[in-house]
Amino acid sequence: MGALRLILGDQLSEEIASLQKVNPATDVILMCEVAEETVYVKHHKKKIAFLFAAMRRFAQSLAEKGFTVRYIRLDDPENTGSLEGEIDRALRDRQFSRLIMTAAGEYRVNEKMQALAKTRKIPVEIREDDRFFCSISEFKAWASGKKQLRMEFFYREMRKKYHILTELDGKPTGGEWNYDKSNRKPPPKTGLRAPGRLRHQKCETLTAVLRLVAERFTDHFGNLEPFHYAITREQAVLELDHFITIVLPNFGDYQDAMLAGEPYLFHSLISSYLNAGLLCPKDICRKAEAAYHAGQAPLNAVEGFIRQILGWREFIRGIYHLHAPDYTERNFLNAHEPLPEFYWTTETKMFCMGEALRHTRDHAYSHHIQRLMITGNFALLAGLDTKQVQEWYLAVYSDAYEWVEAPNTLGMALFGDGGVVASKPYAASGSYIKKMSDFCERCPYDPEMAIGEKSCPFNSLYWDFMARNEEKLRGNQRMPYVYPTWYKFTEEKRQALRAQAATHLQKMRDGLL
Ligand code: FAD
Ligand code: DLZ
Ligand code: SF4
Repeated sequence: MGALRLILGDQLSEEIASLQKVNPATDVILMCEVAEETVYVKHHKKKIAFLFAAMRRFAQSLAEKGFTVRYIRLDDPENTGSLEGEIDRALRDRQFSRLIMTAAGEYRVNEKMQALAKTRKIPVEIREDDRFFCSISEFKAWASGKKQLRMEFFYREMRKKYHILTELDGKPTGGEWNYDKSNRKPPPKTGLRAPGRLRHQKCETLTAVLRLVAERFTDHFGNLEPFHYAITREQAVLELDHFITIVLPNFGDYQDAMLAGEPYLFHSLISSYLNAGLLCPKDICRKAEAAYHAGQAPLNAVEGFIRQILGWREFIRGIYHLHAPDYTERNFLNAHEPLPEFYWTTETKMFCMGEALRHTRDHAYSHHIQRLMITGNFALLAGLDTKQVQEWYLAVYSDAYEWVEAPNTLGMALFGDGGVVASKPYAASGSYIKKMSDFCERCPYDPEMAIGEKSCPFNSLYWDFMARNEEKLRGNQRMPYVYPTWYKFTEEKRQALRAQAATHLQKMRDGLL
């Protein structure tokens, strides 16, 4: 009797643990498009289309290799709408010796699978997801006994363990572990030309999926077309190679830059492929390292890029599993302001916010610094409800899964975990946005003004945020100048700033900001 092997939508790797030693003669691979997974948050249309198209093409390639795949489409009239329902249906249709699966990335799905393992009559084997550099138990061991967890130290351990960008004596290539200081160039006044990106031909599978999503998910956020995502491993590898050869050399310098009309700049656009399993983190880091050794990309770019994958991505995953399940419930700063409508409509006069939101609506993508320092920073300063903000980030980006979204949103952007991910809040006023972008030139608000109708909302909101949260933030050693500066202002100025912030917040609630 063969085994039933479940592959989830973000497990599209042939090397995945649940496919190890699969027997094509006896085993059945189960993949299913289920309503429940599409609406636990109302995902962006492009995210659903990308995942369904990638799932279907992955299933086709397994079938072409001789495996038996039981693929359940969303519009299959027998579809029960849930993962458990589809597992049960498969178990009813045929006898299997056991159910094999790889642990899900999200705690929510893992809980269901563990409950299923306890209640079904056949043995269930849940294998560890080994597509990461660091296992969950290894991260927990590293974290154990440490008062504070900092990405930088974790990252160095990973560099040493995997000998990535290290010399024979174990020292970092180039002498420094981290070249972040060279990765914060503002865009030059003369502008920047972002390189072109690949466009993939639409196959029949993609066309059918786009039709399905257009019909079934009309009330979901985002524009479905034009659709340019890679949907197979081969296409994703082309994207990666294009990035490494053409884009990576400038990734380091302009990692934090933002420009109007340029959603991608020098970013890799690989997160959706990586998180769904079409690309493997180890291959990506090795390719980037090889580009440095071949003299094709400078060290600040290659180290900066590898740090995101080997450092941040792994650290973030570790934090999620260390603190699950109640991590997402935290709200250190008691932020409860309802999410304003413009996060969905994109209708705001603030040019920076409008631009980041339009990128999000059009591409299900916005690059890191826009997620953190524009939409995230605004949510932090305005005290937006941490649950609603998390839900928004989980819904709108094609790379979003709770294990990576929650620590980034709650921890990094909102400081809602009280300092587990970030050592201080990433709070910034309009002057940061003015320095790092060309947005302010196009905005009716004035980044130089903190008070008055035309004043940039980020300015008074910044001070209001600091004043509001003084008790919790005053002792933070990473922000030694904030409160001395605040108390150097006259009492009158402090009151005027807080009154201006209140006016902007009221305008936000009235849909007029
Ligand atoms: P690049 O800038 O080219 O970076 C290369 C790769 O490094 C990315 O593809 C990604 O895999 C990895 N990476 C970079 N930064 C991070 C990070 N902080 N955490 C984890 N991986 C990182 N990333 C997601 O994959 N899914 C999410 O749901 C997600 N939500 C986020 C929410 C907020 C509020 C913030 C501030 C960041 C979030 N990120 C998330 C991290 C990061 O913004 C995206 O990984 C990145 O923008 C993806 O674009 P890219 O592939 O062009 O990345
Ligand atoms: C995100 C997503 C969506 C939209 N739909 C499906 C689906 O229909 N079937 C499926 O197996 N997976 C889907 N996924 C991905 C899952 O949500 C993901 O596997 C879990 O979040 C676990 O990480
Ligand atoms: Fe954003 Fe303020 Fe600049 Fe306008 S002036 S783009 S609101 S930072």
